[in-house]
Amino acid sequence: MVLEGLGKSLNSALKKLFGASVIDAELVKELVKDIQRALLIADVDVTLVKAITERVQEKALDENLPKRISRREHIVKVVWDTLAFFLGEKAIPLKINPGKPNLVMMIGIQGSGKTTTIGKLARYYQKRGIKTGAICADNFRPGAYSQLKQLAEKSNVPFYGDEQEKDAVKLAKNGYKIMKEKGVELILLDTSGRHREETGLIKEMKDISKGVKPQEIVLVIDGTLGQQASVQAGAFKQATEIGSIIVTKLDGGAKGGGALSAAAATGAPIKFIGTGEGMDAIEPFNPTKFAGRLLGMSDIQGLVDKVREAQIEVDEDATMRIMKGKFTLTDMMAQLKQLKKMGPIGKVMEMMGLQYKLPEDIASVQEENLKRFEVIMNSMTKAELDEPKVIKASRVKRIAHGSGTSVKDVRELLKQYENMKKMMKQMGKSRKRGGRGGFPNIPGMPGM
Ligand SMILES: Nc1nc2c(ncn2[C@@H]2O[C@H](COP(=O)(O)OP(=O)(O)O)[C@@H](O)[C@H]2O)c(=O)[nH]1
Ligand SMILES: [Mg+2]
Repeated sequence: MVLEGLGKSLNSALKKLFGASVIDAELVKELVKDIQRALLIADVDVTLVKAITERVQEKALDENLPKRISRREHIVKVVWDTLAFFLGEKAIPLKINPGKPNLVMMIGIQGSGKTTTIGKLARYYQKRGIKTGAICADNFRPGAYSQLKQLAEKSNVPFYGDEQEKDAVKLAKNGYKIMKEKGVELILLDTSGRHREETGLIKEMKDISKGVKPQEIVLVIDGTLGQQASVQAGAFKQATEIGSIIVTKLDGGAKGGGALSAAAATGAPIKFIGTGEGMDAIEPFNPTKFAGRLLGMSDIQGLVDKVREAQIEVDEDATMRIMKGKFTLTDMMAQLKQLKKMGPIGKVMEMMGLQYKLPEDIASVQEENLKRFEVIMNSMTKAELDEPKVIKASRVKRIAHGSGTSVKDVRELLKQYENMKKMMKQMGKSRKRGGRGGFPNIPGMPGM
């Protein structure tokens, strides 16, 4: 996964939040510290880290919670929104007018990934039904011509280049003309970026840009630069109208968080990210989704909706009792019913970014089993319901007879109970250990 290190540490920060029994200022402070640490390790600029964490701190304990949103949901949402906000918030696609020649010019210093990115974009758009072509206006780097030519051929898109021509502006103009004649809709223009320092590069870029008037200028930035990306992006932005940014190599170094946030800070939207050397390793950048992925959650709204849909109500008494270690058959029935209401529980866990696996036999309790369990329980005495241990073999037989079920059915119910009780005990323990690794607190699930 992209930015795996950052994702892991943010996710574990949130897991603490899910596992804790009380959410107070102390816990939020700890969460904010964890987030701070994670961002700094990802090379996010200190001032930015401060701004992010202040925002989380400020909003996490906000008294005015929207109705029926739990504090946990609220905090996760605040963290999520804040990260997304600093990544640019909105997903802005590349503007392409179909049927017209749209010229997109790639700029950026040598080695940032321009040529590779053009190869990727050509394939990406070609696959989506947009006629794409590539022009090599890099007359400096010896291998540049054949590098792009090969990439274009691999993806079966038209290519223009001329190894003999040394004038980059001419190359761009000629290429544009030819692509237009071929009816290419997305023309990707590769430039040399030969200069390590920006001044010379910017001059060439301005000349080409004046010569062919690209629809969009895309700055390609090496994601392994971390917050250093800010210097580069700033210089380009000042010199010319960059329309958007592509950050590459996010599969690599641990500094991607810094590069992304620095790029976003320029105000130019990040439109794609490069995630590998392969030609398919490119993704459109969506700040909100990306932030969610970093937190290990694909869909917070999905989770909130799910819980709400189930209209689960908290039974405070039961919660207290179960937390004290008292767990009756009646409690189990209530739990199973709630689990059923929530739908496939595994899905919910997944949405919360938790790899928790519910024991197979509990997760798979079917509607009919629930009904049978209820019938069996109707044949039990209150003492038996409260403390199933007292049920001896002779009673099992009689309960089965009285409820019109079999001994096997009654035993299955009792086994289910034992399993669930064991699970409750484990959760209680992990809660006492500081709440790590326990069950997430799903509203309305006593003791969970
Ligand atoms: N791991 C990784 N490598 C990349 C990515 N994009 C480009 N590269 C590599 O970076 C190097 C420079 O890329 P190139 O496209 O030639 O850069 P240019 O000088 O800006 O045209 C090449 O070895 C590419 O394979 C990426 O997203 N991930
Ligand atoms: Mg190149």
